[in-house]
Amino acid sequence: MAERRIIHIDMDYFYAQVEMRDNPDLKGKPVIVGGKASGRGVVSTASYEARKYGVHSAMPMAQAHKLCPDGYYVTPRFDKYREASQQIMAIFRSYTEIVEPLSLDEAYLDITHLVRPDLPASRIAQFIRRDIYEQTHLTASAGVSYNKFLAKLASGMNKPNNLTVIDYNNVHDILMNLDIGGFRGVGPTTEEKMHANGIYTGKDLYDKSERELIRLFGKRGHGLYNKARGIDESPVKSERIRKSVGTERTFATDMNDDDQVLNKIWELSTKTAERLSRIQKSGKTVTVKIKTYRFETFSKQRSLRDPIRNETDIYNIAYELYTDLKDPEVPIRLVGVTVGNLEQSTYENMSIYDFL
Ligand code: TTP
Ligand code: CA
Repeated sequence: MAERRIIHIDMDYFYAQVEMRDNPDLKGKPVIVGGKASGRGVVSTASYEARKYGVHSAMPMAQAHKLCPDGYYVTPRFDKYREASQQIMAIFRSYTEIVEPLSLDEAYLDITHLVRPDLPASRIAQFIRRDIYEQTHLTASAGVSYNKFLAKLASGMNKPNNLTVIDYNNVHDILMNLDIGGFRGVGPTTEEKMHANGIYTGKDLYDKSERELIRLFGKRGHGLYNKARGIDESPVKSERIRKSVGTERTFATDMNDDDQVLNKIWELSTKTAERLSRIQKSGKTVTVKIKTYRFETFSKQRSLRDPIRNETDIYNIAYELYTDLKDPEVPIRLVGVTVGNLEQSTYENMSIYDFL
């Protein structure tokens, strides 16, 4: 198999970060998101400040209260997490169709086909982290490597808000020194069995023969033998082919000034055009969405005879749709532009500027 370039992206302290974004009073505080302490609730997640007290996911809430009595306790708002999740998944899909979500806040991306001498995978990962921050005001960590196992390992190495690359220069050191529990697939039970057999680090695992590992761990022995060597050929399994590309922005304050909204629509049209160009697609529908200050959502769509992909075409249609949609009396909090009904574009002249 030719060498692949895989990115693993994982949002930092996801539920807690969303809560801290939406309530600035929580900034820098030990924040714990989870069920009610009175019942049998458990911790969903905790901010890094709260983790210093020993609080972690899946811990009973009552225990969290004991460890961190002055923590800020918040009940989950799943709709908010789903919304952020949809936004980040849309960003991933604006880079590549080969996206494998692992949960609401995590995914593998295969970007092998996007990499060029002037555009290494790490740079693409930074673009993605930047897009996530711009659109959601949330930070993510990314790992870049030549397979899924190493990409995921990398994304967790320098959390939060960081990028880590594992390549042939550092893979040996990283794996040899890794605690055995740090290998994906080695849970607490397996870890115990590893320890019982004198395996504490990646080096200890590496020193075992494949035969010995199969004897100890059955079918999983072969995978463990490969992992110790940084080998993982499993493909990134994408779920669906993207059918639309879009971008939306929430205003800092509710907006009723058409010039300013249209400026934003121009920006969003440009962004959408860049994304279409990147994946070499054009589309036959344009949709404009607005959300009013009362959180009502309205959208309007137009279908075209010929596919479009450049920012002026998108803007001109979006402009008309917006004008039809907008009530002059009602301020809006969000505007979005989407191009859908995508087909392969005939334009081939992609450049580095498509990414900036
Ligand atoms: P994780 O990615 O495991 O954790 P995290 O994003 O909170 O923190 P980090 O990645 O920076 O270490 O889980 C993502 C979200 O899934 C998490 O914010 C809350 C939810 N979750 C639970 O509800 N219960 C759990 O046991 C775990 C592990 C996560
Ligand atoms: Ca996470």
